[in-house]
Amino acid sequence: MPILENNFVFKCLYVQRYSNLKAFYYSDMIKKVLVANRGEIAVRVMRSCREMGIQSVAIFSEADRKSMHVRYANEAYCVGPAPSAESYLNIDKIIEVAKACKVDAIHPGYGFLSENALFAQKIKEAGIIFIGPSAHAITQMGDKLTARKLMIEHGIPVVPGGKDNILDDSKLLQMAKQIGYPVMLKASAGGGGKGMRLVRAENELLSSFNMAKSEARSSFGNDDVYIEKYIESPHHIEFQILADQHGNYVHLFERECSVQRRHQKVVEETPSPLLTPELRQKMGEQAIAAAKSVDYVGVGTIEFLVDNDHNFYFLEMNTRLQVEHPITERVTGIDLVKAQISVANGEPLPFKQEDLRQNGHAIECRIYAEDHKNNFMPNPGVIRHISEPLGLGIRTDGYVYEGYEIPYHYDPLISKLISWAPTRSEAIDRMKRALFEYKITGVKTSIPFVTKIMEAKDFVSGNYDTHFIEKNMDFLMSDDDCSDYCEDIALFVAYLDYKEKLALGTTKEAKGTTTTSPWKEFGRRKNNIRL
Ligand code: MV4
Repeated sequence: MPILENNFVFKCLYVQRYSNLKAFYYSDMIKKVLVANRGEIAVRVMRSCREMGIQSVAIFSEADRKSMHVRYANEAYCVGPAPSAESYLNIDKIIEVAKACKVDAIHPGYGFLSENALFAQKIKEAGIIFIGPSAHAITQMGDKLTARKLMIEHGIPVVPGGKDNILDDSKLLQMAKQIGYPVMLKASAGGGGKGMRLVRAENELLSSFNMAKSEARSSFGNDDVYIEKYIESPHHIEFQILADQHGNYVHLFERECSVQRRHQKVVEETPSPLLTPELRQKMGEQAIAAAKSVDYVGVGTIEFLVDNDHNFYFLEMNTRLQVEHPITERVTGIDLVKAQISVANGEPLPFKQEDLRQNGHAIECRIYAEDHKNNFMPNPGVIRHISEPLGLGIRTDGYVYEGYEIPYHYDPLISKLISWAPTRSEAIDRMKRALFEYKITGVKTSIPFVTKIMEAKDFVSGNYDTHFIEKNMDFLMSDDDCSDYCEDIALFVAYLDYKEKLALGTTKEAKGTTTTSPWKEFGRRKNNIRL
């Protein structure tokens, strides 16, 4: 028997004994995939392609010639200048490249064109597989009022409120009175926190409505606005959905995403400390029903608001792979990118709902190049030194390397740090350990900020909601110098390593940067140890 087959049999046995899951079928139609994205997610997608024996094609902008996804791919093509609108959002150019290098499929990652129905449609018309849902599902879920109506029709709980675009002031006043203040006005074309307005009392209602409408018109070219009851201190809990082309649906449980700042997620965890097994089952069933209502295929996410009385309401559906997908992968054991490719290839899901379990606890911290002491301003620049955490229960999904310059044109996400442990408290301890090991010089990062989150009383107790960051801002911004001693040793070792690499010529001194060298930074610390 060939060694490869032997290996495959062994892998299947191992996986089955470990978690009762069967392997995904390996794709036969999809042999080459173009990844229409950049940064950590492009690398993440290509990693699964490599494991599946699929060739990957990178596209890149002029600012990304030296980016990791370009180095990782089997082939790479420049699609335009640095601004996204001229490169990563250039639908026709991307499809032209895809045709020219004869890919079988296109993976959009997240952001950029991942929820663009026209992109999905044009890819299909070009005879290429779009690794994602149908253009129809994207369109339906992209319009928040359409999605809301669909949920109401299918008996899925939504936040109390209207189901149509508000046409006149008297109707608005009457609805708000009936719902009860406070209320929220939301743009149908908005989502993810864009185009929302909180109205606390009747005297603010009409002016807020007019502002919401004109904002929606100028931002989205669509001024449809609807009304909802305002939920005071909700949790943001989302369910991961996976569906194949044969009508099989499963959910991969929830992610607690209440640690957010200005609608930007900072920390995510699974399982949610708030959910009971009963509530989890009910929400999972409703999430599957939501996905079925648009004949959804692939991976998707149903966002819910959950109040402290355990009432839950559908908010919106994200029709893409999400940034925080690794925590779901870690507790379920399922590679969501492999799943996407397998499903796009027409394969049936190799498991059923009852085969799935949440194994232990996973937490993700997003590591951004940003300066939290300067209003969380992005802080792009050259990475002088980086040493990433390793060891039991740690995963990092990143893309930067020493000497790499993070471009200012795109999202400043450097990496995602994921910890796993059998219990929540051990997962927090492990995350703190990994954050301690994580050393990046050259740019300011959110490592100190997320470290404070791991130490915050309300986070540690698991008793937090979407107001966590604003409520704990003073604590999260405060300095903490008790760990200087170890930090200095780590920095010094990192510095020696850096100097050695310079001497060997395997790395270059970063040019064109005004940041302090690790050596000088070491010298300036307070409690330095002499070595
Ligand atoms: C709400 C809400 C309270 N009541 N809708 C923010 C993102 C967008 N998807 C919907 N959002 C909210 N909608 C009603 N009727 C509170 C929020 C909200 C929020 C939601 C999830 C995570 C963080 C948030 C922070 C502020 C407000």
